[in-house]
Amino acid sequence: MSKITLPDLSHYWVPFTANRQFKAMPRLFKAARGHYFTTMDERQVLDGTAGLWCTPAGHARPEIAEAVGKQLLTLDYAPAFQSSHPLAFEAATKLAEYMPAGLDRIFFTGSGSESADTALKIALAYHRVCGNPLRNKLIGRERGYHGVNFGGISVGGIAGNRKAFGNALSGVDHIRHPLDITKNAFTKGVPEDGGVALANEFEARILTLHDPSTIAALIVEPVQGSAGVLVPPAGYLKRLREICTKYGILLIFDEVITGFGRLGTKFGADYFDVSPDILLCAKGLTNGVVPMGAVAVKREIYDAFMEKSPAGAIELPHGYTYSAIPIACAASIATLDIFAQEKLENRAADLSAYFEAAAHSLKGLPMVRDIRNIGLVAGLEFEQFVDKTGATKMGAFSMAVYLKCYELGLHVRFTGDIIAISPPLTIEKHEIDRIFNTLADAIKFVANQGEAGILANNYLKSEQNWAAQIALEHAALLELGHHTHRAEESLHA
Ligand code: PXG
Repeated sequence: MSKITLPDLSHYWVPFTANRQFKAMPRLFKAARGHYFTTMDERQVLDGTAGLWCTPAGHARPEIAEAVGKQLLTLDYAPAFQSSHPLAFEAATKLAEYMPAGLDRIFFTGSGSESADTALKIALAYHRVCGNPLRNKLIGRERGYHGVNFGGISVGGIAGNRKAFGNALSGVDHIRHPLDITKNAFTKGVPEDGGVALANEFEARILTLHDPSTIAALIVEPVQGSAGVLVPPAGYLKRLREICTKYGILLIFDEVITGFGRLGTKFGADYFDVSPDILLCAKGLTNGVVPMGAVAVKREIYDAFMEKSPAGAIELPHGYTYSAIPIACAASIATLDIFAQEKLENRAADLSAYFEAAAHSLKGLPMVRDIRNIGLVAGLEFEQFVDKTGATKMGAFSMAVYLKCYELGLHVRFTGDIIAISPPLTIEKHEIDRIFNTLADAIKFVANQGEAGILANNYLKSEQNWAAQIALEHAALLELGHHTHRAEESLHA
């Protein structure tokens, strides 16, 4: 094999990644097309996760590339405040048409995190503009993920994403997450029981601990993605809607993952037939290729700002330099056109039974504690690995399975003891087979190794060799720098 030329790995701080471990075995993709990445050593890796859940239409779609390229050379940037450009309005119109009925006023952002914070701010400002400034508490959910900005981590419910960053927002509470493995392990699709009772806990909590008239909004993901594919029981989201309506609380759906066909419908709101007041999205909006998020609000909310703000005032003092930048608008219009032509949400719905059967075929493999699925997403939860000394190694088994899959040519996503699968919606049946067959092989391989199975450096030997090589080159460069530096010192002496 010819020599692999890796970039200098020292400067880039890789997000949400164990950098020291990663840089000892760097997994770099140099190209992507359709459903496959190309690695540095020319291996093809099947994309079992649609990037980070963000490329529903598959990689390198020429329609999107051409639209973005053309836009860059036509209008690369227009100031986003106090002026705009036609594509921003066109993109908003197209997205409004794709949204569930009534959610047709659109605010653009640069990401899911910005969309989550924007949605929370709109909720607070809405109550204020309507004369209810004391309605200012926000409710999120355990194991919820709403991005990484301060608003999002405040209403979010993943301890690991919160604890390093101080106190975040005050006036926030959380409801319970809906997963109950003791009752619902290996449920196919939506669990049948317990939904209404669980949602009623929300009402009990706000009545017992808060005055409901102080609650501005409840934010939930229709299906919790990041924290491990938590599918809500039947009736749960509808009941949350009823409670919100009863007390004048805005219901916000964070559809960054569930949007754009993932569940086999356009949005989770469509799947569960529940209409939120505010719906936020990102990722699939541009098929992942240009950062963009959006917050859709009910027309009444937008109208309240327009009617009740003083004449000439900025109704919402909020926005980003990159709100609706031309290339993001071009990418989103091209993506929505692909969705309209290829009906990708219907394709996901048609494939979902096949996908479900393939996912649940892993039941009975060693360490597999639960399998959850809906649409074209599945989560596998493993037992916690316990080593010889009796210590539990959270996430170690799933990481080893992920690394083994990567060796075998499949990209999956692991968080904690969970592996999530969320392929592009354009996936073929034989590729679905390949995903779950490879996963089965990887699980068996790791489990058969016993204690050694969870040691990361048992995997990806070639990547480890590259990292060693680059470390040596880097040390040599530093040494060279030292000499030059010393020479300069003697020059100055
Ligand atoms: N809300 C939800 C529901 C999300 O899943 C965000 C907000 C934030 O989006 P940005 O664009 O700021 O990253 C997300 C992002 C994973 C994974 O594999 C999930 C996300 C991002 C990266 C990885 O679980 N979700």
